[in-house]
Amino acid sequence: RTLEIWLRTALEKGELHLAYQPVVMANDTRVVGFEALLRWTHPEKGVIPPYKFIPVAEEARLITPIGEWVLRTACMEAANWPADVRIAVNVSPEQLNDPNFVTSVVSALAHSGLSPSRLELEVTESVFLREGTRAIAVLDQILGLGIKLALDDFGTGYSSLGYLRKTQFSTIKVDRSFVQGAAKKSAESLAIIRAVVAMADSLGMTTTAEGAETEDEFQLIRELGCTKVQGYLFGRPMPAEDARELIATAS
Ligand code: G
Ligand code: G
Ligand code: MN
Ligand code: NA
Repeated sequence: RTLEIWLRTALEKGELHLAYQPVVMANDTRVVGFEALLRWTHPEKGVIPPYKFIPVAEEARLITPIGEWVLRTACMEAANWPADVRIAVNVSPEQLNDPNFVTSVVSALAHSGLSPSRLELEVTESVFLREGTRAIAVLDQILGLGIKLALDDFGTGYSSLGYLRKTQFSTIKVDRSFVQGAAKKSAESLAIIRAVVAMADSLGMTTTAEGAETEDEFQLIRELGCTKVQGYLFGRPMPAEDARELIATAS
């Protein structure tokens, strides 16, 4: 409850900011994008981690105004980057239920001047759970704008694969539990990553392996044929200025 009360004013007090984590190509480690990750620094409590406050924001319906701010801020920042660097933004199921969602996305693009093809929205399988048909319709409108979709945390939810026929995802993000499991020689994790990569290939989607922390994990991901990699090995979520510097030095 107290968290909710603080969160209500966090936006206007400027306590929220975005961190940007690089996404690189698995074949040559070129930086091809960043994922925007929300951060909250409370003046007295210090840093409050997303796993604590995002569920609160979702329940209190604060995720809609916060999500709009995230989209606008991320698009404005990405508009400064070279045209071949994309921005990925996480979207909660609650946001897809907001009747103004598509309008707010259009407005974030218009205001920033960012090309729609440079924006990727990340949703989890859970958006298809409740009111699945409505989520599909909203995601169709998003695709119609030329925006890309990524399926986040793949393999950790309630994997029904039916929606993969109905919604055109560009990318499947393989949850880091599989990446780290595979690196620890878990035969199951290895088999699952192989299967996901094969499925993505045949459906015309790319894969992003999450949570690569070591060179061994990265080599394994490469061998397994994942398209892109995200993880501490290539960069932690960082301030906007550091992301710009990384782009400048990497190109
Ligand atoms: O750094 P990490 O702890 O940032 O993020 C934890 C979780 O919080 C991630 O799984 C991510 O999906 C979620 N998250 C981070 N930023 C946002 C955001 O802007 N919007 C939503 N809805 N979720 C976010
Ligand atoms: O939206 P999603 O759940 O995919 O958010 C990515 C989460 O994973 C964020 O919390 C981010 O900080 C975290 N993350 C990114 N790279 C790594 C990594 O290499 N190791 C670990 N442990 N976490 C990571
Ligand atoms: Mn994500
Ligand atoms: Na994820």
